[in-house]
Amino acid sequence: MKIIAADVIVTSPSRNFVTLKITTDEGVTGLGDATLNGRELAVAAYLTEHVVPLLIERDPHRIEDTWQFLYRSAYWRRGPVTMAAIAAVDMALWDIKGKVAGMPVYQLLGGASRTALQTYGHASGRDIPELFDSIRQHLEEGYKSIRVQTSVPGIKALYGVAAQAQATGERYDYEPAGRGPQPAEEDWDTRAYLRHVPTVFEAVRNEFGPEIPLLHDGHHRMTPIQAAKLGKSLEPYDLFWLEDCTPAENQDAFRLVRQHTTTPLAVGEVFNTVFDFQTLIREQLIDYVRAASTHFGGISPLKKVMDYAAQYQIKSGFHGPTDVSPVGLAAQTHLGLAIHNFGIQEYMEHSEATNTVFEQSMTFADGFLHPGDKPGLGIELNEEAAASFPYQQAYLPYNRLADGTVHDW
Ligand code: KDG
Ligand code: MG
Repeated sequence: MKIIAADVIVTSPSRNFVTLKITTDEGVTGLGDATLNGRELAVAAYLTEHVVPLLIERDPHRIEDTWQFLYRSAYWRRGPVTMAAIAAVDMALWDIKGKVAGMPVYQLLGGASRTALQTYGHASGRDIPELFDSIRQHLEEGYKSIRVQTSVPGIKALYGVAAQAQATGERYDYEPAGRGPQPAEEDWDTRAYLRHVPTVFEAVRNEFGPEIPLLHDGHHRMTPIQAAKLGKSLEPYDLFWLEDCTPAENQDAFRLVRQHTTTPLAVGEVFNTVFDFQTLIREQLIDYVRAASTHFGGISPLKKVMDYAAQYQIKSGFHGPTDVSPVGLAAQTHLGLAIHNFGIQEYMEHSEATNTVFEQSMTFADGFLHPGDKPGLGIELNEEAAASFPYQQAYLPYNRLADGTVHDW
């Protein structure tokens, strides 16, 4: 079998997605997700200009060899653009292998280690009553674990709070930045945030009791010592995890955080390779691997990092916001079903428009996700529908402090 074509499809049903479709001489096709939120066209160009020509005539069954070839032959390694492009190829080849074998991808990865994947949903609110409504709604829909984000008095606009969506009756902010030629500017005040967050978790525990696993995303906004302080102040509320408490380009930062708190830590949604996790895993500085198959080079390297993490009792918590397309989500759902050290899967339902473009066998019921049993990844691209949602420029927002300094967001 040979690859005879590879097409890059950019579509924007509620938000932008970049999809690679590989076609073989036997008519089998495979899909891969190459979406890099806010920088979509860079990956589309990397694929079209540099990767697609290298795929033609290759044997689609040689997944590992193709991955190593694309990673090593470029000489210039790593980075989100390169790794999202390689990820799309890797996923599409697993999709093809599954279709040829007549098996869902999780069977090729060792078979199911569980019946379905426990998920967590995103509850948020501009104030406590709005947050409680959002938590109740998620519980009614079957979610068993809940991420909690709220506005903070003194901060005007805070990413991760679906304020825009709630104002218009939508579920989530599918395009957090709004669409346009410039990123939206938001504000940030760490001291106000550190004062407020424990009071929110106290209120949530008082209202909903001690059992629900609660999560929180710090979105890289704190210094290590501020992160340590937050982890410590949240200990009475027994979090499932505190995510991205500090930027992790410097992995040593997590040593400091870890020395001060027993709140479990999750990190890695912006990581691209196993090297970003090397110290964090070896020194057991984290509890959950947050990488997404899409930004980490695909299913193959994500399985390897999870095998490495297993030696240290570190589990998965793969990144699953709506900017990971249904193809990327399906890829990591197959992997999550197969690996022993699965932890939890982030799940924000995609919009109706997105689901029209990406027809899926994945199911979500009673808080659990399953990739379905169709051969391959279980996603079909409705190309006609995709064409009716042309790309629209969109940026993620960013933060400035009161004195105008750009801050991590
Ligand atoms: O594109 C950026 C989003 O994927 C990210 O901000 C979402 O932090 C996020 C999360 O935990 O889902
Ligand atoms: Mg996050």
